[in-house]
Amino acid sequence: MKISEFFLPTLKEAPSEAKVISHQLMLRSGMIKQSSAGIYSWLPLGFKVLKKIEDIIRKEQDSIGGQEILMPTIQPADIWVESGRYEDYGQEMLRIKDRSNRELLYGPTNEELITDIFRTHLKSYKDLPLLLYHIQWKFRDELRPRYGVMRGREFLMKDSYSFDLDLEQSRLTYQKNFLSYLRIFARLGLKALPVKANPGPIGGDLSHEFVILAPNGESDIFFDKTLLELDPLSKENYSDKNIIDKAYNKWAQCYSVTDDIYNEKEYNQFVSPENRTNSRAIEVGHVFYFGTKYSKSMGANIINNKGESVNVHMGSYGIGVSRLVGAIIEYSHDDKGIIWPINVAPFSVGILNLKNGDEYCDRMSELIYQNLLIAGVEVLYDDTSERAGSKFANMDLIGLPYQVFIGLKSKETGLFEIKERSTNKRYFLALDSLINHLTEIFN
Ligand code: 5CA
Repeated sequence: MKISEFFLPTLKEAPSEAKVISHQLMLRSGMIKQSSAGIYSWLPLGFKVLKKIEDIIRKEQDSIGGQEILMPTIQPADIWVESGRYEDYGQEMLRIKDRSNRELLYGPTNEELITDIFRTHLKSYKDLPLLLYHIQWKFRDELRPRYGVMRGREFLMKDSYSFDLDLEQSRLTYQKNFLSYLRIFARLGLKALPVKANPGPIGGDLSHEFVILAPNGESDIFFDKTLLELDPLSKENYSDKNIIDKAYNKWAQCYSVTDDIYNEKEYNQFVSPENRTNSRAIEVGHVFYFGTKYSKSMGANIINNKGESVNVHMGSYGIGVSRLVGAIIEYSHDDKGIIWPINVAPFSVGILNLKNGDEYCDRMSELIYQNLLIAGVEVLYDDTSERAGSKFANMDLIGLPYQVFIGLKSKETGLFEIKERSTNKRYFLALDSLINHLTEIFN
């Protein structure tokens, strides 16, 4: 993509309503545009990141046997009356009436809808286990939408729902999803910690939040520092029940809790003084085991291998996809702008033509651009006639992992400067090595 043709409405200054750095940087780099409180349009740069995050999540969910579906945003109210949650959700739920006066709502989550699908089509223990997920917009009429996309009213969530025969199978599924979440966040370039949490309106007796440590987080967590040293990408074989159990326990046995269930006395037996710590944190995911809460109230039964009709055991597993865009920026930026982790960067490489209009600079910039495109590298080429200084600032702001500079010096030396955004490391390469080098990093 050439910047001269790209819709990239960057701003010099962040609008004053943006209080946290991620919100400021998202507005300045033209990723989003607010349409009303807590509701945003995603512009090309922001939308690319959103799609990259989705893809990473999708691959991981598929690898543990998840099957993707798509449920609607608008749901009928009657299934929520059946589950008993229609009143509980209070003013957070956006209630709608259609022209025939039927009560509908914009879904804040999908336990009811998925339970309705399950009870219609699945009847036997032979159909289990089943893990269905979708990536869909949700609406919660938050009292205080704030921090840009991090606490929106309309937001994108990946939500999975699991169905199992009994408690034992269901716990195993919970553990598999828990481990899968650790891998997802690691692939997104984040160090996420699992934290025991309050299940809130979703219900159940077992739940973990996945958080990243950040000063602008809305939660407070207390945890054992050894958690920071565990490896989320360990290569154990997760098809074996005992190995899953062991890997899960390694994490789950480390003390970590959100402040609303924190118990000082318990924290001080369990954790030695040198390992105690607490931090602000951003909740990026939340997993729940709630057993038969919905299957009981909504009559989602299966016939077990003894011929008895029993309530199916369920869990749900959410990731805040749109929140993650803000959370990643909170986690990875400097005073010049965003520093995208490689896997979610909207483009991998930025090309800066520092002397637009000069025959050599134009020709070499175009050549490098075309060669990288052919090699399958995602490139954004700044071919505008802006001053070099403003091109530097703009590229740093939008945070692509690598920058390549083509200027008059290259004409003398035949070398092109490369800058690594995250480390600020700079080095020079000739044309062929430059193309090979960048192609190797990204393929
Ligand atoms: N049904 C369950 C899991 S599938 C559920 O709704 N869980 S949740 O309420 O914890 O939401 C899942 C994730 O969505 C949260 O971890 C958070 O990352 C994200 N999320 C929740 N509320 C918002 C919001 N107002 N704005 C942006 N993201 C949000």
